[in-house]
Amino acid sequence: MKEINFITQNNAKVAELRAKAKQFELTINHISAPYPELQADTLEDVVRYGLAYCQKKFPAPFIIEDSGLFVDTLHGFPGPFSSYVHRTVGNRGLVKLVGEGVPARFESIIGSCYHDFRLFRGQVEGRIVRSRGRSGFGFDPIFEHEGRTFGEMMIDEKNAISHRSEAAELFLKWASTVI
Ligand code: ITT
Repeated sequence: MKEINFITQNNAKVAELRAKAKQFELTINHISAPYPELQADTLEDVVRYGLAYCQKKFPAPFIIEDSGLFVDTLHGFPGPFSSYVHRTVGNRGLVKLVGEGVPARFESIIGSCYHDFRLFRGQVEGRIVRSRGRSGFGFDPIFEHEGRTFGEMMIDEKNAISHRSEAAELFLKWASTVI
């Protein structure tokens, strides 16, 4: 069985990736360690910086993942600043700020380090709603996709449509042939 290290402090991301990796001959090892998150305009820049830092500290093959919630009416905010917004105003504050029913999308970039760096991208469209459901993490209860929030979905249901799952599928397909 091939093994890949996933460097993240977010256990829920690991659970989602592991559920996805079951379809492939790959094991995800969790390395729970921090790495500096660059304050940049794009998730791609954050991930490239993180990969370069982690390459000096952790054994390849490894991946990191950065994700964010992008609201069109706010020109993509909070986007790469999602962690900060979640930490400060929280879900209730964000709904107040952007308004209910406003279109938004989640984006995910998985960065892998093997012989070189590669980026894999996924996204999912939805809208911001008042909090519903207790599953998942972060903004899941206020992100609605086709009538249900991510907070109302089991992990496999979220994985059938989510931004992270789309990026993971691309990564896992590549990794299962190359690594
Ligand atoms: P890392 O250690 O992997 O960086 P993190 O939790 O800091 O873990 P991110 O910086 O990628 O993760 O996440 C940015 C914010 O966006 C984070 O605070 C989450 O609340 C939110 N977020 C990202 N993906 C999400 C998802 O699938 N569902 C709900 N919220 C999500």
